Amino acid sequence: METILQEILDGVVNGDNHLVPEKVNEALDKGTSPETLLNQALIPAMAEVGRRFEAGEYFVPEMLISARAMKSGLAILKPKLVKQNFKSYGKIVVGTVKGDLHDIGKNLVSLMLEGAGFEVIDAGSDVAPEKFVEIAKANNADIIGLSALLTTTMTNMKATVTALDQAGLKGKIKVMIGGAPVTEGYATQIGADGYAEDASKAVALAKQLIDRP
Ligand code: B1M
Repeated sequence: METILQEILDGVVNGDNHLVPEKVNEALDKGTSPETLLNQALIPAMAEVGRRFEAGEYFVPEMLISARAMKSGLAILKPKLVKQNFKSYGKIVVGTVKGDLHDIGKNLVSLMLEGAGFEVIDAGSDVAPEKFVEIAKANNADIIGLSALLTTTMTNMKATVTALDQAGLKGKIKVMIGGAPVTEGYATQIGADGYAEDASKAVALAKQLIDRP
């Protein structure tokens, strides 16, 4: 791997909030694409942080510090990934489900959707099922996008589909889901309209759900 990508990856893993933005800017100046920085440094770094957490080498504070460094890098890439595109494909409410504070994947998905021309309403993290429905209704949204990173919180995706059904909006407002523990099979099981594995697949799915190429 190119040295600078490795330096950024290590910077995120070590939670170095000064080095990461500095090296991301340097790499961009040298012509490295934002996509390369995202896919070959920032995202793999968080996977390594997860591995260390699982191995008992990292604890919550280290994960938080790494997340902060990842976000600093992502903030620099955001304007480059989101080419201001004012034609709106449709409106999508994106949030992390109740009980879940992980928001990096959700933010990345939102950013890619915006870049593709969707109007994204960020519901935040730890969002209750009824809150998703309320925000979607208030904004006349086409889709609700749910993110979950914990096996203990993914069940709140089902609760959100149920809340939408109880509000008489199931089918009218589509539901798409994603996040590390989530699968296509789970989407089918809970009656969601689709599952996307990553941020770029989320864009393709959102377009498909609102029936636009
Ligand atoms: Co936590 N955490 N965490 N964590 N954390 C995981 C998820 C874990 C897998 C780590 C591990 O054990 N290996 C594990 C979950 C185990 C499980 O349930 N299966 C875990 C745990 C256990 C916990 C706590 C319970 C720890 C504790 O307190 N003992 C706790 C829970 C807190 C809570 O939410 N209530 C906790 C806390 C935290 C921090 C707050 C410290 C921090 C989050 C900071 C933040 O987000 N602001 C954190 C972090 C950073 C992680 C890891 C290391 C990294 C997550 C991340 O940002 N990945 C994570 C390990 C891992 O994922 N390998 C871990 C990068 C991001 C770009 O990927 O979010 O997967 P991801 O998003 C992807 C796809 O999943 C997909 O597209 C994205 C881009 O490609 N996607 C969608 C996501 N949402 C989508 C929605 C879509 C479509 C696609 O449509 C709408």
